[in-house]
Amino acid sequence: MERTLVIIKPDGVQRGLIGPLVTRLERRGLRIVALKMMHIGEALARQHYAVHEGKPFYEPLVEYISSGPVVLMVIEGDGVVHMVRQTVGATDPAKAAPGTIRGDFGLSIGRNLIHASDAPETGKQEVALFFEDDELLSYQRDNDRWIFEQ
Ligand code: IDP
Ligand code: MG
Repeated sequence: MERTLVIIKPDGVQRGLIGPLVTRLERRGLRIVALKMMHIGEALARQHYAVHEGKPFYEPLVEYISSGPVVLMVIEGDGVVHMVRQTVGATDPAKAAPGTIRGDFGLSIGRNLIHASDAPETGKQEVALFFEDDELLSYQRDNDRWIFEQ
């Protein structure tokens, strides 16, 4: 089953947007199988964003993501990586479409509120970086037949 890692970044938490941002994902019908808060330390931040090492925004990015508590979520389901990226919107909130999280809540690329894995393989790696297997819950939802045609 495909999984994606979502992080409500420190600006989302500081701005009191945990509820509204979770709601955006939840109301679409996406299934959350893990959710927790933590303060990401510098070493973990560097690891999570290792792919961007050497880019001009890497150091500020590490500082940003480790600057305060975040909310981490795992979402599971067929095609969730793409669907969550759609709902999150383009990296730069100034360019993100209205109706997306970044397009509706943000203005600048260095404070874009939320992270979502960019491919199924990345999702697998990122989930493993932040969650133990036994933190991922397996459960049925009674309303799935009203979200998915069966
Ligand atoms: P993504 O979060 O949409 O996948 P990435 O290109 O993977 O975007 O970049 C990771 C994060 O780095 C972005 O979400 C944003 O917080 C930050 N970032 C990316 N490009 C820039 C930039 O040009 N200036 C400042 N921060 C940036
Ligand atoms: Mg990315």
